[in-house]
Amino acid sequence: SETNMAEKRRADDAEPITAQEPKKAKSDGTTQDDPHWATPLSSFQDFEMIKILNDHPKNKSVFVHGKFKGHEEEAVVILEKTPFSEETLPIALSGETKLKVGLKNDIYGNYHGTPPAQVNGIKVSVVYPATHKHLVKYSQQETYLVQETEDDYKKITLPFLEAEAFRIQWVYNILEHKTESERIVYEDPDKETGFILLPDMKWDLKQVNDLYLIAIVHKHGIRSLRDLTAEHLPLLHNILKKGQQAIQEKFDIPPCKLRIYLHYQPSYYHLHIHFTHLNFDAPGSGVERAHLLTDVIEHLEMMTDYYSKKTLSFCLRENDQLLAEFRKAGRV
Ligand code: GTA
Repeated sequence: SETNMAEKRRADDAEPITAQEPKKAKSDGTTQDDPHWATPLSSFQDFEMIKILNDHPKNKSVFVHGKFKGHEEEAVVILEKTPFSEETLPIALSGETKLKVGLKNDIYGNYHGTPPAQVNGIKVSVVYPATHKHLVKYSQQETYLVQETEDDYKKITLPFLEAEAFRIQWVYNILEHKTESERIVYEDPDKETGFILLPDMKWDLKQVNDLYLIAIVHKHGIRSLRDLTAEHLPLLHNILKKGQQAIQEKFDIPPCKLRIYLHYQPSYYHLHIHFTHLNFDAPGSGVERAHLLTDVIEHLEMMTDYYSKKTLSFCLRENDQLLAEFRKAGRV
């Protein structure tokens, strides 16, 4: 039944059960009682590919569903070739890069190059254990544009989010300095207007031309753009100003080279703001999903309930449960 399905999905996303005591710390920060997947991976030894979920030749990335031999849990692995950087180019363009000729015709030549390992890395993201929702999220699917009215939000989206949203334990871990604390670029600890700015999971920090940071607000309970009112203006101004300053100081990128925006719909319903380099075509920076922070601020200054009233457009994908809810209500 549908109730059973919903319970199964919730169980899929439930907190992992970990024993309490005794806990002996290992060198990687985990303890003997932590589940096997808490240990960071050191290679893909024993990884078994189940399916390619999605493949982006243009971005040079691939999303793979798999598992590790001897373990039940499933994994999503994202492999992505990284951009070149000015610092490592001299190594790539040296005698250490071996070339095999493919074509040589007059002044034109094509080669297959094998650069040394230190400039040949790939970016690897792993979700492990991955739930059914992660598999759906990373799979290739047809997309549909939806127009969500104030009424749709109250009757369709909000009840759905309250039952089905992705877990945000990773957000609380960051806010409580339990994980990624060494990566924090800037923190304002104020409970109302404070936030933590840190590199997004999608950025490997290797070069600034694909800079991607997120500011996560300390205040709990602001789910998304829909919850924002003029009451949150001090928070939003603070993130804009201090986020820009911190990025200028740490990465030497001026505010006019930053794209600062919120997603609607986000994947995770705890307010966070994306800071990406303007030259970087970041996933999710298109008009159907990104709302510039400066525009959001101005709309709220003009009208406090702008975002609870406005019809908002966004894309949903074929297997999104929310799309099924919109269809059920005859709204798509
Ligand atoms: N520092 O643990 C984390 C962490 N997690 C779990 C998520 N983020 C994290 N950052 C840190 N530590 O930018 C980041 C995400 C994202 C932001 C949440 O928090 O990287 P959002 O709520 O608006 O959700 O933002 P969004 O944008 O959908 O997030 P997500 O999960 O990255 O999804 C991105 C979509 O882009 C996916 O549907 C995927 O198909 C697509 N995509 C395309 N290229 C990539 C890629 N290289 N890596 C990941 N996703 C990609």
